[in-house]
Amino acid sequence: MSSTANTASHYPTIHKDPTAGPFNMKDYDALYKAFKWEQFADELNLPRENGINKATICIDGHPPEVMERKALIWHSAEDKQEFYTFADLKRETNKFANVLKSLGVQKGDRVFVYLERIPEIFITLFGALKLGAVVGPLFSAFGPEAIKDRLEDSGAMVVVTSPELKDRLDAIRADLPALKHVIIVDRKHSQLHPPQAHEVLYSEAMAKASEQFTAPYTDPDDYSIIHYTSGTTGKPKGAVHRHAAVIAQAATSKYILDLQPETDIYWCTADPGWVTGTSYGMFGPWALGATILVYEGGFKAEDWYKIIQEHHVTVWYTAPTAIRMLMKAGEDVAARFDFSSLRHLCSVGEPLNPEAVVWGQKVFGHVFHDTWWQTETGAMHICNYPCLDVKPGSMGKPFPGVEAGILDEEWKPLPAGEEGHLAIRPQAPSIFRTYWHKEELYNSRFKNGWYITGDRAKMDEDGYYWFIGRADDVINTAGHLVGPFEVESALIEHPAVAEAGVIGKPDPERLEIVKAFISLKAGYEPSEELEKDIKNFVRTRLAAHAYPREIEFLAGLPKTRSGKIMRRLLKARELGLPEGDTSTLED
Ligand code: 6R9
Repeated sequence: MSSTANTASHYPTIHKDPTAGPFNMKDYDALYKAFKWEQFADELNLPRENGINKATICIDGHPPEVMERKALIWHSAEDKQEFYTFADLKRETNKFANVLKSLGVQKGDRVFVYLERIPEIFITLFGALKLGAVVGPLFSAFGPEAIKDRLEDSGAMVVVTSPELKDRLDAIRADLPALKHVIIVDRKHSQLHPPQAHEVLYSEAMAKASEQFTAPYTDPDDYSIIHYTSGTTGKPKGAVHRHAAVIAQAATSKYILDLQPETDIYWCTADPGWVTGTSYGMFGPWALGATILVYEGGFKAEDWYKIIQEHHVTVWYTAPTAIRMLMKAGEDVAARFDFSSLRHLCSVGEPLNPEAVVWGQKVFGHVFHDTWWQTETGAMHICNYPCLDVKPGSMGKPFPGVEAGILDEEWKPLPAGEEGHLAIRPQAPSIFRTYWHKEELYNSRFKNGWYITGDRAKMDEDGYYWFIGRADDVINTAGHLVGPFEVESALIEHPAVAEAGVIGKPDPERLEIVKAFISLKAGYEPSEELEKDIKNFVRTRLAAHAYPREIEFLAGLPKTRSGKIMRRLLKARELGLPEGDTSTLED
């Protein structure tokens, strides 16, 4: 690799071998023009004789030698390890599909998984997919309010959970008439109260279940997974993906993550509760037959480094906040570990600072390759490939088969160099099919045949894309999207809170933090204690990652004449920016 000046980010372009990895970038233009998604499905040799079922493709359908390969290496928070081959997973997911069948679950019913990062997440999600159920992962940091929104909206029939998380579900179960069964994964054989009528013990049900199961025919368009994602207004909405999405997830795992299934140990640090944790923590890599490492523990620089060293991780997919935290921990910590196994590093979820790209090269011997995509796109769309010159700070170029554009306010393409709305032609098999029961909202995301991503960006003369920011009020905190409305709704349920306005405040480590402006009800006075209490209230009811880390008490909040809280104004004031048009501001 050598370097030349890169005008766009002041960081020199890092030159790569154009023939490295499975793409030959010398042929990028030709490849881009000729690309067809169906070609990939053929090339990847995915088993498609019984339609396309993600469970069959990812687990059951591998050739015999791959079936004996480790599919999952699980490293627990207590430093214990478990291994599952594809054959093991086939057997376990068959059993779980039979468990669901015996409970009356049918194709299209929603089965949600609300578990810590343990192997049963994989077994139950894939077991449900095999049966044709529509699955939904729930992040284990969610509180009762967040899980209620999702289970209620999707009309979930089954939830798989643990004894530790069950209390949060019990708190809201009365509000969920569609929820018929709760399956409790009693991994630690924790002492449970005698199970209630609707509760099923996983260990008992699995012990009785047959190991034989044949997936019914699955149409490529059948729904597979729902991921709830936050928007500017309203509660989170369920982006629905189809089984055929696995084609795009597998193709990008091969061409962007550069997975070489025979030899790689691949670590995706995203939690399975989020789209990265499923598209690239399960579907793409397993469709290729690659070995996935899952670490149950949380973030700590030493622990993460130890995981890489101990498991000889070769390909690592992580996030900018984590990289910034590793940078903060210092190079002396990194210097104590052996990273020679690492071969390819990628990042997603937030803008990746050029410093972080280059730091990767210094500490691990490899740059971090930024990738851009969304819950809605289901798979990577704009990326840095192993063979593409890296312009630090750029998201890279559209994957062949992806047409991207920068659009003006009338949704017409802008020339290179101009900033506008980042838009995608909805072509990849992974693009979402709807928002669950919100067809109108789904349709509103498309203009002139483009899917409008909600991000602002620009493209340079060489076709590289540069992220500018969100076009809406959605907050990105440490790679997790948080809708201000969700937090505001949780806040006003606190007895002291009269009104709340929530914004993302720039933060050097987490990109943004959630900041709340609050006016109090009569009889309440601002105090440190009250502030703590409000924070804790949101943290336990909504989610540990979405509570306001900063609270400012105001006598009243700026509102439009129609009574809407002006978040834009709160943000401008917070950042000391011009307040813009305030003509709609109430007197
Ligand atoms: C996969 C995932 C999507 C939003 C997206 C954008 C931000 C993701 C990014 C990035 C800058 C990148 N985002 N990747 N911003 N550079 N490489 O994260 O999905 O949770 O739906 O978030 O995250 O704002 O629109 P999701």
